[in-house]
Amino acid sequence: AVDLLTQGIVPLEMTQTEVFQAIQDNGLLASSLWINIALAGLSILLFLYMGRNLEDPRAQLIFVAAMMVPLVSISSYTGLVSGLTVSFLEMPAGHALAGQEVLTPWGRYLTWALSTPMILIALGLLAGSNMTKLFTAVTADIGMCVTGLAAALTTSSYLLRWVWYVISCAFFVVVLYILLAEWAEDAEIAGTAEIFNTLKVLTVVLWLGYPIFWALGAEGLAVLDVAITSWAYSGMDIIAKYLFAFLLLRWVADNERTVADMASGLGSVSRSG
Ligand code: RET
Repeated sequence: AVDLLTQGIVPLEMTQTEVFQAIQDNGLLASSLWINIALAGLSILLFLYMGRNLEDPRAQLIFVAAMMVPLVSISSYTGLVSGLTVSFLEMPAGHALAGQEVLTPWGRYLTWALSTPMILIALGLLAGSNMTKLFTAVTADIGMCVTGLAAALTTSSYLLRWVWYVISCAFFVVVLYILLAEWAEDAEIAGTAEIFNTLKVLTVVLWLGYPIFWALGAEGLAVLDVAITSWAYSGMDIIAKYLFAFLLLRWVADNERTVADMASGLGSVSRSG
C-alpha cells in the first residue's frame, strides 16, 4: 500500500465508472439530475427564441446573463450525472454518518460559483445598481459558494465543516443585504421596482432554502438522505433558475424601452462604446 501511495495510487478510491453506476442505481437520485439536464436544454432553446429581437445593449446584457444560467446548469448537471464531479467522502468523527462514505455532489457547489453571479448580475442591471454594489454582491456570492464547497469537502474535522458553513452564511448575509436594501431602493429610482420586487422575493425565499437543505442533508446533520436532498436542490434550481430567467426575459422583451431609458448607477451601456 505504501508503494502504491508513493506512485500516487490510492487503492480504495472508487473509479468514476463505479461512481457513475452508484448514481444510476439510485433511481431517485439519477432522476433529480436528468430532469434538470432536460429542463436546462429546453430553457436554452426557449430563451434564445425570446431574446431574438432585443436591440438595446442593456437589454442584451441582461439577456446574456440570464442565458448563462441554463448554460452553466446543463454543464453542472452533466458533470454530476457522469460521476465526474461526485465523490464518496468519509465523514469525520462527530458526524451522524462518521466513518461512512457519503456521496458528495461537490460539483453543485462549484458551479453555483458560476451560475449565481449571473443571476445577481441580471438582477443588479435590472435594479440600476452602481458598480460598487454589483461588485460587492458578486464577490460575496462567489465567496459564499466557494466556502460552501469547502464545507462539503472538509473531511478532517466535523467542527471545521460547520465553521466553513458559518463563513459561507456570512457572505450570504452580504448578498441578502444588497438585494433587500440597496437594490430594492435603486429599482424604485430606475422605475423597475415592480418586476424587481417579484424577482427579489422569488430569489430571497428560494436561496434561503439552500443552506437549510445543506444543514439537513447528508453533508450536514444527515436528517435527509442523499437522493431527497438532491431532489430538494433540483426543485429549487428549477424555480430559482429557469422560472426566474423566464420571468426576467419575458419582462425585458416586453419592456425594452424602459430598460433602454432607465436610470442606472452603471451609466449608459452605449451602442457605440
Ligand atoms: C450553502 C452552504 C453553506 C451556507 C450557505 C449556502 C448557500 C447556498 C446558496 C445557493 C444558491 C444556489 C442557487 C443555484 C442556482 O444555480 C453553500 C448551501 C449560505 C444560497 C440559486
